[in-house]
Amino acid sequence: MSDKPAKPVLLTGASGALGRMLAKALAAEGWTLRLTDIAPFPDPVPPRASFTSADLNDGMTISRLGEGCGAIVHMGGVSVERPFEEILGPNIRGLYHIYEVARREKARVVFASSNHSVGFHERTEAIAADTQFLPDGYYGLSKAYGELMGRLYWFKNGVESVFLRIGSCAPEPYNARALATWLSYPDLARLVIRCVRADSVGCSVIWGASNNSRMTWWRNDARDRIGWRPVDSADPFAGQLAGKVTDDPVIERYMGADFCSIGYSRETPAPQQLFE
Ligand code: 15L
Repeated sequence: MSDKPAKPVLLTGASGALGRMLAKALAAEGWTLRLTDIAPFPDPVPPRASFTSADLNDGMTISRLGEGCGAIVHMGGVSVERPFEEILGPNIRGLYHIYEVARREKARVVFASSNHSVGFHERTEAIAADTQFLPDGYYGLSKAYGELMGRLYWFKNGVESVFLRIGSCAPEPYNARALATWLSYPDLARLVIRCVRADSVGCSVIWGASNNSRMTWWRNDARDRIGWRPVDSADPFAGQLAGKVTDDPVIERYMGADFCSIGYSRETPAPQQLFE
């Protein structure tokens, strides 16, 4: 694809923290955007953008919003651990609506997956993009499902996807774990821009962390193919955050941290090898 996408880009979850930031950043690139979220858009709608309030459960509206789009940046859905019934509609059925639009429009999907799809890997591991999914809750499970749905539509229909396994995307890192997992807003914006602009992405995974020297966990993704290198780093925050840990061994053992400890009821830790 050339500098500006030839067709409009649909951005879901536009009213969330990351969606608002991306709406601004993508509009600044001169892109034509269709913004949507179940919540009202709290900012002035950028030039060349429109906003439509929609529930991801509402397949008709999502289908209409996707008409003529060349790419879908799918940030929408529940973004934290919640009971299964709350995840089901937006993250499971909603994702199906997104992929049906992508198939019909031959649009590329950039999917906000999450590190929580692999959250029960231990922090002592170094895992590649093709590691096994070890979701740490219903939210992480919905992200693994989303990635699997993307693979289905790639093999069966040729729909291209990039799955962004986002770490901790926030204005600044906020605890010791985030010294590894932090993804800056500008690094995410540049990543999404590359995902849409890259000539071809196939069906790819990217670990969403900035250039943090403590990020020793996530390896071997498609960043070279996409043409993305994170430039920001959590390292300057190490002095103030290195001691900001919890006293919960489950949180500190696993990559997914506090999401792993929600509803955790094992009496002894699981063995590191799943199949033994
Ligand atoms: C996520 O996927 C969540 O959306 C966010 O709230 C953080 O918890 C983040 O992961 C993280 O793991 O730090």
